[in-house]
Amino acid sequence: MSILEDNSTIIAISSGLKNAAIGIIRISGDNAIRLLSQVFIPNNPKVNIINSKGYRVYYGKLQKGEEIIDEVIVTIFRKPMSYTGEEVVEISCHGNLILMQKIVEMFISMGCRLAKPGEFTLRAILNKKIDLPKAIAVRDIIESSTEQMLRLSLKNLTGSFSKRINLIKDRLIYWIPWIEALIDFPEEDIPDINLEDLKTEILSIIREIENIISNYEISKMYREGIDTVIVGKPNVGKSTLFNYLYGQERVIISDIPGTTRDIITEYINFNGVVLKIHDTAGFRKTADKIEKIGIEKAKEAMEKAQLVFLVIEYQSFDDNDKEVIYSIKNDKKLMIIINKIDKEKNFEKIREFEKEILEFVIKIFPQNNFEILSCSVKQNINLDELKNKLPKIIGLLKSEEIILIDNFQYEILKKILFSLNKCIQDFNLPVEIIAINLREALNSITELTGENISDVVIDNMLSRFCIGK
Ligand SMILES: Nc1nc2c(ncn2[C@@H]2O[C@H](COP(=O)(O)OP(=O)(O)O)[C@@H](O)[C@H]2O)c(=O)[nH]1
Ligand SMILES: [Mg+2]
Repeated sequence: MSILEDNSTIIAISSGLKNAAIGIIRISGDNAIRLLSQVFIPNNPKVNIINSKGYRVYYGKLQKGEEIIDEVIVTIFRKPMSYTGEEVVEISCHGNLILMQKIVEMFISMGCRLAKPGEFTLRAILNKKIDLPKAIAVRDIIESSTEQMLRLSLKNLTGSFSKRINLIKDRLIYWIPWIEALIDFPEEDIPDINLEDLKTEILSIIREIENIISNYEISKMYREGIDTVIVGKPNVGKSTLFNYLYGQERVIISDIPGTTRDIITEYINFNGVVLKIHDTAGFRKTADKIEKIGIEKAKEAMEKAQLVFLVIEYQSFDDNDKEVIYSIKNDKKLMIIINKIDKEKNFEKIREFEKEILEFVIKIFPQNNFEILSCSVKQNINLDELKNKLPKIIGLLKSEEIILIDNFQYEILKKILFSLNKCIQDFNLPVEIIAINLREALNSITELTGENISDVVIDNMLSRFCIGK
């Protein structure tokens, strides 16, 4: 039986699989309250939870036969006023993992089934308590590793994404039944459609979807971290920078050129943004086999990276640096660090050097794809500027306007776009073809909202939830 049709009463530990002060076990389904009543002895003998009106909390013991299992607080939610829209019981017990598992096993022996990941949320969607975009937002809230990501997820929970998708849906629904009626009942007195108006409307919807899709890359940056690589000649201070960003000693720093031969990767939280940052071997011509491999790996990492930190040592700009710059694709975001300015007391000279670098780089890179920062990483001079310069080039300053979208949503949005573009291409064909393409777009939209929930959604989306959510 598909999980979509299975309405057994499900149970899971919702508070995480670790010891804590309090543990929460959630049960959802028609039998939730009845099963609880068989093992829950309320402290107040007058209480009968079977008759509870819901939104009520009771104190008592969980008891199986003679054995007292724990003292607990239970919260009763009555259908449909619960997260899942079903009868729901939440048991707050002592947060010992063995104890929690014992309680879960007891309910399973009584007829509950262990919930699959995301299954409570799936039921909430099926019972129209929340739509799919909000469910995804719930997952993102739980998974958020930075404040920014949390803020964006909360925005979707309150409906930013849903609202825009539903507006598009309404616009399609205005036209589709009309066109279909014209096709199906030609003899009826249905007003004709102005095809020019329809075309303008479809083109405008296409622009709106493209606009939403344009959030994908930046969403991915928030979700997965920005793939970042530190490159430069040997000995310019790459590993020192890596350690500064990481906040503690992580890789060997040495004044022997070529010390960092392998790639070292860490996730760091830089001002609310996750950087997945790689420290690499210095680029230089070398006969050393292992060092060569390191340099090759650095080049691979640079290919994949979205953001490149290029470290240049003050007053040592030469052909080797130029070669590194030439090897960075100009669609990357480039943060140029002029390091070791502690060696210079004359501020003017630093400015001149900066200018020299700028004049070289600007010939190769689009101006809004790079920033230059003069600093000393070791002496911590001017490093605070990074907090201003970095968000500028990654384009993260506009975070208020970002709509977080995930892989699954991105794929479906592309499908909708495909149908609508096809619609425009085939616009001169009979109106039946227009209707079919529009219908297809609308069907895909209902996959986004969760009105049409397929096994694909369950496999790709809900299975990424944690158990108990
Ligand atoms: N004077 C000065 N030396 C630095 C600075 N940053 C790093 N160094 C030194 O430069 C040398 C090479 O540093 P390292 O980070 O290993 O360079 P990498 O080869 O590019 O990874 C070390 O001796 C560092 O202490 C700085 O801002 N000023
Ligand atoms: Mg190094």
